[in-house]
Order: sequence, then structure tokens, then C-alpha cells
Amino acid sequence: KHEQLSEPTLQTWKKHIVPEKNDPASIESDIVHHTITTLCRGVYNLDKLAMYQATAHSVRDRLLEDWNLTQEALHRENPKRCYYMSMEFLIGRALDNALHCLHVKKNYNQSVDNLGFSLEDLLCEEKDAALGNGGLGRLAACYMDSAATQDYPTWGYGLRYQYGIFKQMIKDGYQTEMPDYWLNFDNPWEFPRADIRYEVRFHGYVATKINEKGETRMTWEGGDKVQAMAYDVPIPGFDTKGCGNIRLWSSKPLNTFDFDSFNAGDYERSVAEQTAAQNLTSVLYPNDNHLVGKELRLKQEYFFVSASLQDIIHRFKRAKCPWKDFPDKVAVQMNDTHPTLAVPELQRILVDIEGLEWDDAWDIVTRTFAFTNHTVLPEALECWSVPMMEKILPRHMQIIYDINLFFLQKVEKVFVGDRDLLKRISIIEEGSPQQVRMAFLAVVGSHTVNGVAALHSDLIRKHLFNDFIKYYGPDKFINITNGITPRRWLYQANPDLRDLITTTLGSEDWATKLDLLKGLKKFADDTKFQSQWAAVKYKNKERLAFWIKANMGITVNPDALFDIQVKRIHEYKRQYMNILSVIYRYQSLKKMSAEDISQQVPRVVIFGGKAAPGYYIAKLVIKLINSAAQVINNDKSIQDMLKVVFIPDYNVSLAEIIVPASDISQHISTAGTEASGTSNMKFVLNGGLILGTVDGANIEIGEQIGAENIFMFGVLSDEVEDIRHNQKYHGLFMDPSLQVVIDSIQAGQFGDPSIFGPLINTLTYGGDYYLISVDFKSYLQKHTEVDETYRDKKSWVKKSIMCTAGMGFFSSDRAVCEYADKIWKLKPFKVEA
Ligand code: GLS
Repeated sequence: KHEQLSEPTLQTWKKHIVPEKNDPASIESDIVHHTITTLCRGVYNLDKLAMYQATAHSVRDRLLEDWNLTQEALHRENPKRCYYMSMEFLIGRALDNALHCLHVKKNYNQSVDNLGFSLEDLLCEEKDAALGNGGLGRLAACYMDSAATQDYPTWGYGLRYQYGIFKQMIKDGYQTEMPDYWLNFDNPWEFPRADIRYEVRFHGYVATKINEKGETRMTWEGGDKVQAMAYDVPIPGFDTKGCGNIRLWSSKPLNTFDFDSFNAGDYERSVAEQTAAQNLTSVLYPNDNHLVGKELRLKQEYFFVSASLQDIIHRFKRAKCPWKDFPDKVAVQMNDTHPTLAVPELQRILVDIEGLEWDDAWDIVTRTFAFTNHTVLPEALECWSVPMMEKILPRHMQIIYDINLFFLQKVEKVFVGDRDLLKRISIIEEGSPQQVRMAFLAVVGSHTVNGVAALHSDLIRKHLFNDFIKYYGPDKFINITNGITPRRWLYQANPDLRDLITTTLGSEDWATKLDLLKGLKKFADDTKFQSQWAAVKYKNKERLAFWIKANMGITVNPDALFDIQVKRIHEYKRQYMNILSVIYRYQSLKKMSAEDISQQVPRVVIFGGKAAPGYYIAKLVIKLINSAAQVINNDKSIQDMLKVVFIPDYNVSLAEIIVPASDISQHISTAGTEASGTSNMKFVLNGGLILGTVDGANIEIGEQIGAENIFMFGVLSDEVEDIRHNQKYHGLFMDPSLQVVIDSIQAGQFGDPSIFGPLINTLTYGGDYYLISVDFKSYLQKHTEVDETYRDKKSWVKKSIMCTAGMGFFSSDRAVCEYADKIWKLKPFKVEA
């Protein structure tokens, strides 16, 4: 539209587009202006929430300048873009991040202070955007930050859930769930785009039609339609005028009102359609690493890819390029299998609607998509039942059958007569009912598949996708080790360490070139630097101790060793093994003389994390932690040498307080089960040591920071299968120390033992699938080593410095660059003011 304006009119527009001023007086004036106009409030009814909102609005004005600049330049120049499709974006809070990215925090501090409030207080008023479960969703948020910071023309596409991940409350030691209605108050960080709406169809039937060229084509008709409306969330880049975007879809009813039903007196039915449409994007499924084969979830997945592809195609068509150029303009990254329906959907659009030939369309599809696998856990691999797919997406099911048929025909040409291979590699799994293996569909529909850490990528090449390598060869399957954004996870979350690093290295450049942290190595033995480093850690521990006291009433001593495990509660992550070892430590203390107790290294063991609401065993683990905490924390005889804390409702903003405060953090999954882990990276970046298994990214962290700076234990991933086999056929091994711990639980030392029966059974009758007993001895040994190392403060601080100094590789900037170079073939697109 803008090209249609006459030159003088354009000039009038331009005259009024003036950059925001960032001096404290202008900021004050903007905040007051938003208080009065946007919020319709004044000095007579101000509170912190209102002040937060007015402040956020004024920051967003500044962000929008960059957003418009970027989007306009992209529109004009039309470079290749990447779209990151993800069902989850775990963004957390936006205000502090935006203030840092725009480099205006100092002035905002002053302005807010002049207006009678404290900026730090206002930051706490913001609700987390918690549209994700854990690592997978948080990774997507880190990647958006890095893409924006490095000026990659990348957009995220996702869903605007009205309820994010539930709020966790602990009642009587048990987890209970409360809805997270995060949109209760106005959300300054999203822009409703009432003009950007697409229709999405479900159900219906497939017919044939003759197209303009006289060819027969399939057409999907009938069924129900809902509307997808766009909401844009700006993603500021650090130190750049570039600003990224996440476009989230919200479902709306298509026919706002069914007047026939209304007139017939059936008011409820007329509203029912509206309600059903709105419900589609109501709630995030609260499962991490676990498939729930619910119809509503399948609908969410299709709704999201359908709207996103319509939007992408709309943008592509504006430039009037031929279809064959689509992959030169568009790269789509599928974050796990959740967006895999995009593959048959694009094929459907190209063949049925745009009239392309099947093979030409398939060539475009497979040059467009790439797929990241995030898990090897069988229970997490998405499979959709064929009857359900046929009912909800009848045309897609046909297309999937055809994709599979043509694929299997090609495989058979190479491996003549190998029926077992065909059966194993088929996208359709036989059985009743048949299932669509979404990971296989994603592999066949993509040009590149990646795992998220070196070990994980090896494992998927060796096992999950091994047959595909036989057919495609190895090059299609690559590794891109995960990363985290140093802006949120150090610069913002750990201001004292940020300042110390900046003064030591002489500039802030490390925040965008994380490899520069290696410059800290030469100070690792410097006594003055060591004591400054230790002082920062101590202050961060005090901050966490203060939070724990204020929110939970538990006193913890910042001089104690802070030992932290925060992540989703899952059997494979083995929080259970952790609490069992805590009980063992408690029992050991109980056997000591008062004199000996006083010589021990004091420990505070901190847990946090949500269990999926239907995950019974995980919920029992939470209960056991709280029951043990109750006994241990109130036992005066152990002289406060051990404290146990379960922090409720672990989320991104709590992580920002917890992560900088660890001495040790635990990443103790059974070898081969954690694809990567990313909290391990966050802790080490903040100078925390880790106690971990030889799994996921722990291995590469050890390589980067040096084996002497990491505590590793446990069996290796390639031993796991044999051990499981032996346990199954030759009997379980029970570690004697573990047996003593179990006996104490069964004797009722931590409350009614019948509660914990099913949990204990997982170790005994359940076959100890996660090998807790097998790893228990080496785990306890490592704990002893940790204690001994901690006694030598100087050597500990040196290790802590070496941890941070070695973490350059784990910046999400590096990871996103790898995606851009190896997969998306994308160049940065710099916008100038
Ligand atoms: C996960 C893996 O479990 C994590 O190990 C990984 O770090 C993360 C991001 O790649 O993806 N997969 C998953 O389904 N949830 C995750 O957090």
C-alpha cells in the first residue's frame, strides 16, 4: 500500500516518524503519557502493576521503531527467510530483556525512580509468557533471541495459548495444578493483528474436480472451519536495530453467530460453535517428552501449520516468483515432530490448489523443510492413529499414504526384496489401528535432520534413523549442539558477574561473542580476581537464600554448598536417585558424633520442577522430596549440615534467580536418555560446577571446560542395553547402600510408607529401568569427591572461573549460525537506522 502514496504524502508521513528519545526526562514523560492515555489512570490511583504496564508500553514504543524498520526493509528487499515452527516458545518475562537489548536500563532506572517507584519492583509485576513445557520451548526462545541479535531474517511461528504451563502449588507435599491465565491483564508484548486471519478446515471429505488446465485434482470439501488470527510478539536483538518476530495464532470462530439456531430458540447451540473454535488454542498440553494422542492436540498441530503456511505463501506470492524458487526464499525448521503436518499440507496446497505435478511439488517440499529431533524416548515419539487422521484430516491421510508408497518404492529399488527393511522404515506402522510415525514422515519430508548434542546425534544415526541412513546415506543427518542465549542467562540474570567479566575483559563484547570468555582463563589463579569471583557467587547465593526465606520460610546458609537440580520431573532425569542419595547422606550424618558432624561440608539441596499432571510416579517423587525435607530440615541433631528445599512453580523467571546461585548442579539422566539438556549450560556459564552422567551435552561441556572441572559418573550409554537385558533375565542388582535407604522409607521414617510403595516398586518389581541401583555407588562416590573439593575454596573458585571461561561454544549464537550455514542457507540481513 505504501507504494501507492504520492511523494508529498510520503514526506508528510516521514516527517512524523521521529525516533524516541532515551534521556530520563523523555522516558518519564512517556511513562506518564501511557499512564494517562493507554491505562486511563492518574496519580490518584497508581500501583505497581499500573506502573509496570505504563513502563512496558513506553519500552514497547521504542521496540516498535526497530520492528517496523526491520519488517519494512525485509518487505522491500525480500531476502530468503527462515521460519522456525514450534508448538512451544518459553519466553519468560520481556521487560528486563528489552531494556538491556535497547541499552536503556540505566535511564529507565532513574526515570522510574523519579516517578516514585523502583524498576526492580516493577520487573516482578510481569507475568511469565510460559508457552512451553521445558527445554524444547526454552530453546526456541533462545534461538529467536540469537537470530534477532545476529540479524538473521527469521520468524517464529507458534500458538497463542490462553493458558500456558500450569502453576504448580505444593499442598501437603503433593503437587497440585492451577491454571496459568497469563492474559488476565493487558499484555503489552503482543500486537493483535485483526487483519491477518486465515481459515483452517477440519473433517469433511475428499472429492475430485477438474482444474483450469483441464487436469483432475483432489479437493478437500465440507467439514468445519475455524479462523486463525495472528498476534505478533517482537523479539529485540541485542545491540542491533534489527528486531525479530514470533507470530502466534489464536483460534476464533468463523461464523460469529448461528442465527438459525438462535432464532429457533436454541441459544446454547448458537454459542457452542464459538466456544469450540475458541477452545482450540486454549491450553498448552503440559507434557514434556511424552505424547498424548488426543484429538484436540492433533487439531492444534494442524491449525498451527495450516495458518503458518498460508501466511508464508501469502508473503511469497507478493514477490511473484515462480513456485520452483520457493525453497530459495523460504526455509522452514520443524522444532520436533509437532509441526510435521506441514509436510503433507504444503504438498496438498501445491498439488490440489496450485495445480503443480506431484513430483515438482515434492521437490519443493523436500527442499524447504528441515527437522530437529529432540528425543529418543519411545514414549515421546509422536504417532497418530490412522482412523483419527482420516476423520480429522482425510486428504492429508491420503497424501501421507502416497508419500509413503513412493518412498517405499524407491527404497525397494535399492534393497530388492528386503521386506523387513520396508516394514521397519515405513511411515505407516502396521497394527490395529495403524499409526502414522511422525518422525519418519518428518525425515522423508526434510532435506536435513539434526540431533541436538553429539551423543544424541550419534544415537539417532545408530538407532532411530539407522535404516534411513542406509537409504539416504549419512549426510542428511547432522548434529547441531544446542546453545543458550548469554544475554538472558548471564548478562541479565547475573548482573554482578556481568560487571566483573566486563571490567576484567575490558568490554562488553563477550555478550555477543561468547568465545571471548576464554580471556578469563589467565585470571583463574589471580588471588584478587578469585576473591571477587567468590564474592559474586556468595551474593547470588544470598539472593536465593533470601527468596527461599521470604517465600517458603526455610532458612538456608549461603556458606553451605548449594546443590541444585531444577528441571521437569521425569523418571529418566532421576530426581528420585538424587533424593535417595540425600536420604543416604542424612542417615550417614545421623550415625556420626556431634564432633564429626560439625566437621562436615554443609549442603543445601534444592529441587524444582513440574510433573505432568497425569504422571503419577513423577508426582510421588515430589512428595518424597517434600516428606524427606520435612524430617531432615527439622532434625536439630544434624546441626543444619543438610537442608532440602523443593521450590514450587519452577519457571523461567525463577531460573534467573536460581541458576546464578549454584555451586553444583545435577544433570544425572540415565546415559543415552537426555538428548542434550540446556540448564547444564546455564549453570556452568554462571560459574557453577556440574555433577552429571555421561549423557547429552554434559559430555561436550566436559570437553570444553576440561575434565578436571566436571564431576562425571555412571555407566555409559552403550552399556545400558546389556545391563537392562541382564537385569531382566538374570535378576536385579540392588546396591547395599540403596537398600538401606529403601528400608528406611519402608519403615516409615518419612511418613506413611504405603504412599511410596509404587515408587519403590519401580526399583524392584519394575526392573529399575533407569538403572538407579547400578549407578548409585559411583554417584555417592562423586558426592564425596564434591565435598572434598569444596573444602579447598581456592581450587573450587578456580574451577568455577574455568567453567565460565570455557562456555563460549554453548552460545545459541553459535548454534543459530550453524543452522543458518548448514541448513537454512541464510545470510544476515542488517537494517540501518
Ligand atoms: C528436549 C530434551 O529432552 C532435552 O534434552 C533438550 O535439551 C531439549 C532441547 O533440545 O529438548 N526434548 C523434549 O521433548 N523436551 C526437551 O526438553
